[in-house]
Amino acid sequence: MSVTPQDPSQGTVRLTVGQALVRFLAAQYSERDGIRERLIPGVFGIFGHGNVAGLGQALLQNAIDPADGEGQMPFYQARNEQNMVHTAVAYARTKNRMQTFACTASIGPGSTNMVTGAALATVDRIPVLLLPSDIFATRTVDPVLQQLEDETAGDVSVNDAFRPVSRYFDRISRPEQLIPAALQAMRVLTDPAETGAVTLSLPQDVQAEAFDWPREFFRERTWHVARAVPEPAALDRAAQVIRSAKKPVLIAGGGVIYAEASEALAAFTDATGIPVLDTQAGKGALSAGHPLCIGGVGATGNNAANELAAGADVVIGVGTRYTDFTTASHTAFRNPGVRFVNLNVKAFDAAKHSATMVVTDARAGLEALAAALEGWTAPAEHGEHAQQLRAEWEELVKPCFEPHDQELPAQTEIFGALNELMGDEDIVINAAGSMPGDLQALWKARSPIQYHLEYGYSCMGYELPASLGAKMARPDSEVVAIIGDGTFQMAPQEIATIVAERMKVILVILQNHGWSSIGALSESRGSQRFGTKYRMRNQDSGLLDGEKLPFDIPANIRSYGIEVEEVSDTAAFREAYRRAETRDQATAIVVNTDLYGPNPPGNSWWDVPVAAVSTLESTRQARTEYEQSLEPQRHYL
Ligand SMILES: Cc1ncc(C[n+]2csc(CCOP(=O)(O)OP(=O)(O)O)c2C)c(N)n1
Ligand SMILES: [Mg+2]
Repeated sequence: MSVTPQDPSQGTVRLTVGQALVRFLAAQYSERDGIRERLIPGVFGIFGHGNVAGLGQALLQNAIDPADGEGQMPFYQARNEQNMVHTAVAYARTKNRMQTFACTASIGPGSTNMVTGAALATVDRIPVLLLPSDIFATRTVDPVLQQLEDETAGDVSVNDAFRPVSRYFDRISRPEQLIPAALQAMRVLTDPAETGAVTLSLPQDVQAEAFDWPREFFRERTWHVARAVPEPAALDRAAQVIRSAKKPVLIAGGGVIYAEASEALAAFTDATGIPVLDTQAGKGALSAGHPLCIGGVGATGNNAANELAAGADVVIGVGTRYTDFTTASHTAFRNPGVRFVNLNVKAFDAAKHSATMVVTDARAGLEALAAALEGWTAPAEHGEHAQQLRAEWEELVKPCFEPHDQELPAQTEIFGALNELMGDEDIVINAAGSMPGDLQALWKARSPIQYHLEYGYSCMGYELPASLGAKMARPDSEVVAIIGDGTFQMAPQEIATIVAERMKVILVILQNHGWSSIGALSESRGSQRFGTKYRMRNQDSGLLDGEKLPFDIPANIRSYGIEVEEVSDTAAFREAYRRAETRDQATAIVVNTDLYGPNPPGNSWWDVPVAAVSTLESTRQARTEYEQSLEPQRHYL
């Protein structure tokens, strides 16, 4: 951190905690590679008791009567607190974690609505500043409306639920506590190894309380986002392992993208000939156009990447945390002697799979590793084999993009069209349903910005508010959210915010009257798609297997005041997309798709345990298959 020179006007200024926090946040900057930007360019919020007269009053004062030199802190009104955290996260991710929003919520449910968003941010390692409101610090009026009382501990409130899902948490029970807490909060937000949800819980009386703040608290501060360089000895150890490899692969995770290390990765690949596989967060780190970009690895990966993973003797994980989708639930790497070399800013991740650890920024690490490997390349036939496998996979998936003999298109046809229609710098967003798997297997990301898949928390409802955040971060990009009909029903509200903020996004809703994803999972695990379709309760069977619901998604979207088109084939989708591009307002395209896919072929596996005993034949059969599938599962030691 660096600060502007000492403010000549020493002394103190009397402000509420809310006013002080707004003034402080407006003076915080991030910097990396010489690029300096406001760390917190605005605040999302929904008011209620707790923040309406605290932070709310402070934001009003900032908007209409700011102090001399006070930075602007624009306010954005959301419709649902969980959504506003998603919006902030998508913004921060699109900005490669250099900027994010603050989110203020009222006490009780307004605040706990943010807990899911906090978990998502922390799982995905994306900075977001959460400002839930809390019960009275004085406790005079307890229990205040919406207070959960803990009869064994007077200092517990529902906001303690933020602790396990935040990278930093503090409750500001006295005004002066804000000073160290706010500084620590900024440190965590801008530390690539620590970042995630940062929560300052603000009791409603404290938000409105006045205090004489030292003026220095409000000086401009620049938080320098570190590019950790590898320790030379660790680098040597890594290079030694890699030099011994005959069939190495590199797995590119989200850390490569956040560190803006794509050029370094391409240079590393060119120099070493090591094929690159990608995770959901890392897709696009190496352009799909690169001959050694083999694509998605793991449970929803492609056969080429998975065959390479299975045979690899050395796996270089860069900026990845190896989720079970990446490792195919610990079945992806089958070479008995496989060894791992992990480059990560977080020692926790670098250490996974008994790896040779290199704690480093991805860009700095790849550059240093390329230098340490100078003169060495992977055997040429390994790279040729990788390219041949990729060519075979591309041949195999061609039918995914062509019409089938069924009435409605498979969603893969729509994805193929979108992949062609979207520009390299446009952004496709998705998080949950059957779509992430198909996209991971099929999408060709031509830039590090194009593919925005939230698959750490895979949270239904992320997509729509995320489109708002991504668009705010990159107004010149076309931003397309792909939203399942189940997901849409979970969180459609932020269309109102998209309209209010005049943000031109394109919402592609895939209507298949149910959960294609969980339906297929259920069937494959012997549970017969139970409870995974949207159907009326059947009065004869007593089950949810009656007729389709009358719920009209296009009409529902239209009621928000945006254009909606409904299509049922890929040609019509292409035309609708072209029209959407030319509009200057948000558009929704509702695509009727086939609930039963087909989905891309794939030879991988994901561990979802099946009932060990059952009266149902379907479950017993699935259990037998499950037990066989477990066989290759192993620890990497
Ligand atoms: C908030 C949340 N709740 C539940 C789930 C579990 N889940 C994953 S996908 C899915 C169904 C998604 O349905 P839809 O959006 O229609 O997509 P489809 O499966 O039809 O592609 C569910 C319930 C989740 N990922 N997130
Ligand atoms: Mg669906």
